[in-house]
Amino acid sequence: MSRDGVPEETPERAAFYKKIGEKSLTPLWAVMSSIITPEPKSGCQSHLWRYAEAKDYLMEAGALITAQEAERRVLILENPGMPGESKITTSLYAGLQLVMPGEVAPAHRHSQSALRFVLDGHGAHTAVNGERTMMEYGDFVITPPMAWHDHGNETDEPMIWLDGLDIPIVGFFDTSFAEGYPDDEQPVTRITGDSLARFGANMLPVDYRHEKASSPIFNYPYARSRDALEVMKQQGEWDPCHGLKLRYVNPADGGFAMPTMAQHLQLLPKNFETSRYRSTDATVFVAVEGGGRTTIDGQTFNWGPKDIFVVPSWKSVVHQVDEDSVLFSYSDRAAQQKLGLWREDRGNV
Ligand code: GTQ
Repeated sequence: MSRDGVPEETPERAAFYKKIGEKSLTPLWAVMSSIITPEPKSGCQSHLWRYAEAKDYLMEAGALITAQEAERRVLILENPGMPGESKITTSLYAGLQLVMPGEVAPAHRHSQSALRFVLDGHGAHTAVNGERTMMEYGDFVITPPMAWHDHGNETDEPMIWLDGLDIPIVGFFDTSFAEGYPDDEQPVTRITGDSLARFGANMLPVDYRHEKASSPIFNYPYARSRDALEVMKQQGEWDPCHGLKLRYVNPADGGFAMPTMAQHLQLLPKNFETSRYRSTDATVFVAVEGGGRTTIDGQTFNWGPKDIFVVPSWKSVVHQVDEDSVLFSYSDRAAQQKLGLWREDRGNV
């Protein structure tokens, strides 16, 4: 079967297409090669956002609108290949959220899953299902689908984090539901740290039955994940494509922490250069520590702490670091694997 051509459009054919178009019919052969492509073909472009620059604009937004009025004071990281679509990849959303001292981002819930990756400030909280968690640099925090959540900052510093949501996926399936809570904040009914103690100590409550799509842990503290990488580093076993890379896990079933999105944390030791790698899950990376450069299909982006970059589906990636460096990443791999769509190419290493 030829994959690269569209049959010639003769005047008779054009007239026919026009005639059937009025009846909501259209010929497959005119579009076949653009809708069933031999390899992923995407409007998503490789791009890097320098954190310092984005933060300046976010602080400027802080003077223009309150968290209360905005509901969420967020600057969307919009992929330059898909302007106006509120997307960082074809399937995922990303934004930088600011909560100023004394502010509350009021409680609401929606069918979209959200992750937070904390970038600035410390000690502000997010509340999920009656429990507050205090957020520190590098913490990975989950808001499961339809869970009430509000964010508050009782510290004296601005708090900024990266939001990652599956908004385009939920939109694609036409399954968006959202509602506001009657009060700004939900009542606190559980002790801070309860879910981490209950589910994050390599144990589960006796008789626990896991019925939810998301992990019962909702804050994966950076301190713990980082310590694990530091201990493993001493073993000196490096994956050629990933260095040392850990997957955030739902302790109840061993799956990904969220139903649609997968998250990873990786350590690349000083002067490491990864082997070319590509996969079908377009991925958002956040540099957490260190510095280096990443080459995506021949285009090189230099990064330092807190910079954010996106790698489109099936584009080859090479990371090179000048010092020990840590990268957080998220993608739609959890959804792709459930649907049997995910592929990777390790270049035979
Ligand atoms: O914090 O609940 O960036 O609902 C976009 C939508 C954050 C949130 C976003 C949201 C939120």
